[in-house]
Amino acid sequence: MRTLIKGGTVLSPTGGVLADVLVQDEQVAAVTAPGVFDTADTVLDATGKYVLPGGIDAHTHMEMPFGGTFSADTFETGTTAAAWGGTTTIIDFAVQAKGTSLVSTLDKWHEKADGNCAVDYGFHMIVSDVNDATLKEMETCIDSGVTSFKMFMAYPGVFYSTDGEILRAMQKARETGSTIMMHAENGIAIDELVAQALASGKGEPVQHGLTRPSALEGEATSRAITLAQVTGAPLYIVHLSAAEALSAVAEARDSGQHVFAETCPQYLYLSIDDLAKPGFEGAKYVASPPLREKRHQADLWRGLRTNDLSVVSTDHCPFCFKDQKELGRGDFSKIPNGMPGVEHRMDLLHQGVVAGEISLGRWVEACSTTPARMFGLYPRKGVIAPGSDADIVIYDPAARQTLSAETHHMNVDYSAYEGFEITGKVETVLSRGKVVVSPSGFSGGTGHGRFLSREKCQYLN
Ligand code: DUC
Ligand code: ZN
Ligand code: ZN
Ligand code: ZN
Repeated sequence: MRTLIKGGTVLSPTGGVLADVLVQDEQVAAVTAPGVFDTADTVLDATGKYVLPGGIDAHTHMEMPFGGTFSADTFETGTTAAAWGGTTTIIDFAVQAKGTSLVSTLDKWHEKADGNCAVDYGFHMIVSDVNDATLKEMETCIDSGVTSFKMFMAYPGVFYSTDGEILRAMQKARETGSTIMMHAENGIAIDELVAQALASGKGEPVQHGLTRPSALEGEATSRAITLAQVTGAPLYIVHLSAAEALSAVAEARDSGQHVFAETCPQYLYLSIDDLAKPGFEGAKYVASPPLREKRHQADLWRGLRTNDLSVVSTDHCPFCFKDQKELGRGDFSKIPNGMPGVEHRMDLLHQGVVAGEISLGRWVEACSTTPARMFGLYPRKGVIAPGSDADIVIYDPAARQTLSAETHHMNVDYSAYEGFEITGKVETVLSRGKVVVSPSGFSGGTGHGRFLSREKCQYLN
């Protein structure tokens, strides 16, 4: 089966060239000057459109247990929504509960995902119980293609690890060449501020932001960097939201340390003003780290340009407003932490291109090529080149659309971006050569998506 994508501008981190792409079965067979081939079983006309490698969202949470409930997207609904938005790979998090093993956790997540995904997927492992057995099991995870481990400096009593535990896991990461991903917020200090706010009768959603000041993200980020320096482990800071944290990352990178960071669209486009919306509306925007004051946004865009922020992921972790966010009415600390976004990452970052904040090449790099290399998927993913999986998006840069819960495909009853006017739209999506989204709708299937066994980070010399 041969598919020819003709007449488009093929994008990579270095920009765009007019070229045709020939797909044979599941892989890219050739990228040629326009017109070299003119027949195939299927010919897709991409004239006036961008042809880019499918997006890789390296940070999602489908069916994730949190605060007595589960994130609302299943692997089926979440990966289908991802496909609609031009994301053809997700890397989700298996979550170790305290007292359980990493291997049984991984088995459990395979049970949730296998046979249910519309696009390809991999896993990171959340380590919340550091002990000799867990550290040994990190090796088994790596052998099974799970080469990155997330830890938390927040949520004492739940996911939290002490500095000593983090140090031990980092030593193991250093020994095995795996990556520690860090949720860097000082949870001990935050819990105190939360208790004080609640004790003085302040229970509304905006308190979520006010009790998690950006300085406590900066402090935790610096501490994680120091622990990584002492152990020699590579470090990836997840969902970086604060200028203080970005400065710490930039300084470490300038000194030559293997420190990387991602940010998320919500920190580029939304702010604490959303959390402060009247009534309980702000609950829609409760995620951790919290939405910040607008002043942080210019720094984050600069970080994306300078590569101190190398990846944009969504931290997609949706909870319905009606029946889930409601758990925290009157007590913001019980609002499940997370926002929907997996469907909108490519579109939202394209707005950064339209506004001149980032280049076209940088859009592709931060949303596809770098996550592929960061998490050991390159060149199978993240590039349109002979031999790569034919995960390809045809994107119409001139189309207009308005984001809304009425039209999105995520299994959640609100949009954090309701009414956002977007320039550009995904037209067609191929996942391993199969057209899964086209102007006539969704033609993929759950079960099409395969588990991706990943190599180690490809930036470590
Ligand atoms: N961190 C995440 O990365 N996702 C959901 C909640 C959290 O704190
Ligand atoms: Zn986190
Ligand atoms: Zn997350
Ligand atoms: Zn619901």
